[in-house]
Amino acid sequence: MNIRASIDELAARLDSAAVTRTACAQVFGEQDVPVDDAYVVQAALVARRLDRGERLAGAKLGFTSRAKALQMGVSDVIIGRLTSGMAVAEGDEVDLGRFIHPRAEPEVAFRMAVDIEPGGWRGNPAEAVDAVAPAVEIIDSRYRDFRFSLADVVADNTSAAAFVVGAWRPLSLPLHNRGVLLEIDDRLAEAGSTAAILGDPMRAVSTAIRLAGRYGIALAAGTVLMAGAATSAVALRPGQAVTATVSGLGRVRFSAGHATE
Ligand code: OOG
Ligand code: MG
Repeated sequence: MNIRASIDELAARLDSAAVTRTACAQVFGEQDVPVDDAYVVQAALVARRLDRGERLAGAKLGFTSRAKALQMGVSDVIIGRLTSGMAVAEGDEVDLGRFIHPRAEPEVAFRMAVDIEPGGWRGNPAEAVDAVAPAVEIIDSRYRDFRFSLADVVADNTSAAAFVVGAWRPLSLPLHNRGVLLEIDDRLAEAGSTAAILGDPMRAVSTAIRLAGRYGIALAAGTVLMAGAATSAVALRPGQAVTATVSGLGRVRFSAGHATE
């Protein structure tokens, strides 16, 4: 297959799956495609959102915890782009009709302190961010049955669909061993520790800078960096109230709205 010639076609397929909320077949499937090519498809896919008027709102890492790698059968750390249309305000109701088969996962979010052009950061990662918050990511693979290869999930912008960030706090606390809870309707759904995120979520900052540099992703001051889920993701149903708590950082909530036809 001439991958360069197909980039736009594969991006169009994934974009249409998201826009029409209809799962599609894996774009690469069994084909042994270099992950660098999958990142080119991701860039083309996100460019379609930007062409529709969205802005880049940050970046996210995937598979930074063993829980997630085991759940999805993919073990390399990956990076995706967040856009303004994915941002959900804390406490809001999210219409699940926007998604195909959404799942929620508890995360730690950082706020970028500086503009980092790809490959252009030589400083200390702790100086690249200035605030931290509890967060929830809503992931929604555009692939049938939420199944994919590494190249497939990279092309699909790492299943990014929506994100909710709680109140920012200064980066004054150690982050390496804080309890993480995901509650659905006040029942415990997942429990873990920030230690699951690369041993310390701060490592997500240096990893994101490295991957963003490699794949041409600019990280802008004031935008969000999601460090990756500390636990497995949980399927969302209409009517649910979702709360993520990170000990010492507080909690963040949203509710899953009923789809309106
Ligand atoms: C891919 C996204 C993984 C994380 O936090 O590990 C991710 C997926 O699980 O569909 O966002
Ligand atoms: Mg995630």
